[in-house]
Amino acid sequence: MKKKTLSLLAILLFVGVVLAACGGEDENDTDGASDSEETVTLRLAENHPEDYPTTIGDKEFARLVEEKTDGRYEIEVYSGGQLGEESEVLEQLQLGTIELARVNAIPLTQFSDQIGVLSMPYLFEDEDKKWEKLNGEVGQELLGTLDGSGLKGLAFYDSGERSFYNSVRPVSTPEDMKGLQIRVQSSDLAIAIVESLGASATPMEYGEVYSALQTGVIDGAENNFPSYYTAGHYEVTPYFTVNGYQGTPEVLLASESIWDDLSEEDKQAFSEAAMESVEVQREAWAELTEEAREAVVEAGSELTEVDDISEWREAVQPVYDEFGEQYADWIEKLTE
Ligand code: GTR
Repeated sequence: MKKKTLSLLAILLFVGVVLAACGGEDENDTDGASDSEETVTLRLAENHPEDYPTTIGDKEFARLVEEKTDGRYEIEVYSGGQLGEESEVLEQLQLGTIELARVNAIPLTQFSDQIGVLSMPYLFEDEDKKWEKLNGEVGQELLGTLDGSGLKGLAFYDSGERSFYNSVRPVSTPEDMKGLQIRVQSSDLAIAIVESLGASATPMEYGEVYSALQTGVIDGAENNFPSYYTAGHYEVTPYFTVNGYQGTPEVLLASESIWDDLSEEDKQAFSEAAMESVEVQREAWAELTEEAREAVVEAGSELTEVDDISEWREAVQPVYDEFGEQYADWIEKLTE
């Protein structure tokens, strides 16, 4: 009798466990957020420090997504490159192991050869027009060229203009660039630009640049004032040439596999949140650009203003000869 009761109990227990397992939530079901009221937490990778303008934009995006989805989605921003260098983050986004990220548009060239147009030298002449285009239809169309690559482009963030800096000598003309070893982001276009100026290009991850500059592995790099400042490059690379040769923006991205699982309503909420966060990011951008410029001068950087930018434009003409045709339609759309 006792034995029988025990085995009955064991059966009941087993059935109970099986039922509980069947009723449990499917871990792969990201739709879970809309089925239940549970909060889904997504990670956003950011390679700049906490108070950098892109991080401020990311956090505004996170706040808006939470608000627009009534707290069903929560986004945690991992700043300072905690989730890896840009190329690693992009791979993880493709795999879906990181859900969201903010990266620069230059490394995106390997996912959409059309997005490379944004890195053409001296492409944008008018900031207002640039942002009207990037925030408008052309921008969305360009982000759409990433579709199918594993990445979903949500919005562009400001990254101002990139200029060259080095530790060897003041550079005021393209002629002065000859023979310098310059770090670039990993892209054929970035390499072609540096080579058109008679310098040598060394592709390298952002996080490795400081020590490469410090140890003299490279003579210089190129970036905007906020990056030159916050990454500490100014400490080891005093000659900054204000020649703003490239206006490549930043991009807010989602992993396409996560995106595809969102309901139409949530997609709309994420897209709106991304676009609405641009304004806050751009305000923070304008502030830090000024602050960074003043700070590096105070710390001893020597800025060389370029009086005649047409010399530089002419020098990079080979880049237009090589890539201009490929991007002709986009160049027209972005600048008309
Ligand atoms: C910065 C950009 C970073 C990174 C870096 C680089 O301006 O914000 O995301 O791309 O440049 O040069 O690698």
